[in-house]
Amino acid sequence: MLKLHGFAISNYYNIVKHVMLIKGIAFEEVFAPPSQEPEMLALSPMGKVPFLETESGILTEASVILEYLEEAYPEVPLYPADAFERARVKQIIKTIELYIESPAHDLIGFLFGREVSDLTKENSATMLDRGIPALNRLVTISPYLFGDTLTAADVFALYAFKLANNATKVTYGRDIVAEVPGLNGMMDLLEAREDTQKVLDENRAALKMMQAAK
Ligand SMILES: N[C@@H](CCC(=O)N[C@@H](CS)C(=O)NCC(=O)O)C(=O)O
Repeated sequence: MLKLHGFAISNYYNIVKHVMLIKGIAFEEVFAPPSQEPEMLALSPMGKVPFLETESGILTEASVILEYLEEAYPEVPLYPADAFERARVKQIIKTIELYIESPAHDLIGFLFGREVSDLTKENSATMLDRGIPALNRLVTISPYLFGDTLTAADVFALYAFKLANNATKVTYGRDIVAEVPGLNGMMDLLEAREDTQKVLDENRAALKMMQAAK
């Protein structure tokens, strides 16, 4: 059986977990916090989570894992069948990951009681000022990012923006979800699903445990 390693605090972990739930893939969750210990690096080359243990070996990088899952378990599709449209969904995911989630992720030190430098704040704002309009040029959300069908891009966007928006609200008082027309509605639509509630409940429980352990 597939084993998903990581922890429920991680937005990237939750993206993969949610996709597996939607696709009805059987999997086991294995608790693994990120680490730079040699044992971890032997499994996940950057020491990051999530990583997926398959019968053929281990995969890292959430978007790569999503594409693997789509090819290995195509029964409940989360990417379009047409090659060009499929690439467009991947383009949306990549744009969110590189130019929105990643710069916002650099701001989340506050979650762990760490200071974020002014330079990081400036650099992240500069990238977000390009990334958000780029996403708006790529999508017309109605009701999903890629039209009337739920795709992996919606699942990716939900967890990427939840964390990113928390970070930009705390850092700049800036609501980046409101800067993408239709995104709030898509997130509400997704949050009404049982599988989303399961992932979010487990995320909240993990955050509570982390805060209690401080
Ligand atoms: N590009 C990676 C990002 C994964 C990632 O950043 N995971 C975080 C937890 S949300 C992590 O492991 N951070 C530890 C670190 O950066 O060393 C992916 O798509 O899976």
